[in-house]
Amino acid sequence: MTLEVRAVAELPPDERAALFDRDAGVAGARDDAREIVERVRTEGDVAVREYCRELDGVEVGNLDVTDDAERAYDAIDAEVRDAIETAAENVREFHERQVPEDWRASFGGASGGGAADGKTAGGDGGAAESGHRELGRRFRPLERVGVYAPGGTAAYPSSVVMGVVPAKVAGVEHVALVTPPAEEMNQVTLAAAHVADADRVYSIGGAQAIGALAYGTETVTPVRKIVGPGNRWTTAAKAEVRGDVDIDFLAGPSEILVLADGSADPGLVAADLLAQAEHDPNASVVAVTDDADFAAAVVDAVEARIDGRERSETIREALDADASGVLHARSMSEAVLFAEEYAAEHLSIQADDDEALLDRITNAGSVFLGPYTPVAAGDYASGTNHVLPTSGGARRYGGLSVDTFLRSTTVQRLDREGLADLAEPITTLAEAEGLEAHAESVRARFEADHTSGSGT
Ligand code: HSO
Ligand code: ZN
Repeated sequence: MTLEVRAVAELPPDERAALFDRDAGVAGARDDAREIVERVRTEGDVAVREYCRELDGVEVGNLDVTDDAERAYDAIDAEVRDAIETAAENVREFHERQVPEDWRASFGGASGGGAADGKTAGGDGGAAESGHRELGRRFRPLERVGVYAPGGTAAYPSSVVMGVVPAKVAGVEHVALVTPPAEEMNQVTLAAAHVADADRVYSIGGAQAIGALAYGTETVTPVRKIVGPGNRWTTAAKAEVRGDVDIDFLAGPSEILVLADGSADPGLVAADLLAQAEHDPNASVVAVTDDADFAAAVVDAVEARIDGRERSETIREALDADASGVLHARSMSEAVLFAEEYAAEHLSIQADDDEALLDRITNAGSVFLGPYTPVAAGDYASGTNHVLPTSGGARRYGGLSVDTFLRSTTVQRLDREGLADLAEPITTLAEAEGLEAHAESVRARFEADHTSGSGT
């Protein structure tokens, strides 16, 4: 166990880089993934079955196991079934709040500029109004999406819920779940697919599953977008097919950053670090605090809690890695700056004034506030999504949400005066771009005879 407290300000460049340069680890898997995806694209089910045999060691019967999902639902422990249902219900409720409303509003008017919302602008509002532009935005679900759920030793029924439920809430008609084959399919994963209401379930994993979803096979209907976490090959395959289909993002191993002051409970901080560490030897778990004694107490608490854990080997590997550590900052400001630069998948804030610290954070996938909010709550059942940006992706995008499964369309209608108000800037810009026919398409609206062009 090499976990020791290190000072943020004194981290040598290589140690700093090890904390910040987390990557999804896909580069080394790209060539294999490309080959697999290509074969599935050209050979369909035959290639899929062969990869199931070769890579998963399974002779699959039906690739489509949708009917097994309902049977699994009936067969599993009532307790587990209830837990999935609670989780799915909470995830559904949280995501229903995210469904955007289509909207239309009037813009322009007497002043000739500035936007206003539909309630105050347009209609008979202002005095001496001139033209109106009605502008709006509408949201429609993607027709078909694919959700990947890991299998094998890392089978996560919770990821089935996190991928499928938001898609259904968004209104996606056809949600296909793919999960690796096994002699004995994980019954809880299948049951979760039934609870989440997946339309199709396929027992296909890895890069071959991504290829099948992207390009379709005799059995698998192709989709427009593929989401969900997987191993390096699965993730590399998502990078390969991106462009032909959309993807959510390339997710790497789990990460947690705990931002704590001396008021926090070191045992609880340690418990959260261990929880994410047990996912993967490549998980990154970091605590940063302004209190040196607290930092030392976290190290002790981590050490005290590892032995006897079922996955203590994995936990130790993750903790010993250069990407993990307990750090001492000279102030909470320095700790916040570190957290901002780190851009964690999960940011846990355990401090007196957690809301004030949160105000200063912009880069984080999901934030957990206070002593009763373990990351595991969001992993399973609070309702937020656990498919989140890793590797610093939180600087650029958020996790899975209803938006992931929608596309927006803008709509507009101008009245005669509304167009007259804009004729000048439109024609001027069109001519500045050398696009005279654009300008003419505006002028034509004000000519008595719309059927004749200006040149005739
Ligand atoms: N913490 C993982 C999600 C998960 N945890 C699944 C338990 N099961 C990545 O956010
Ligand atoms: Zn987790």
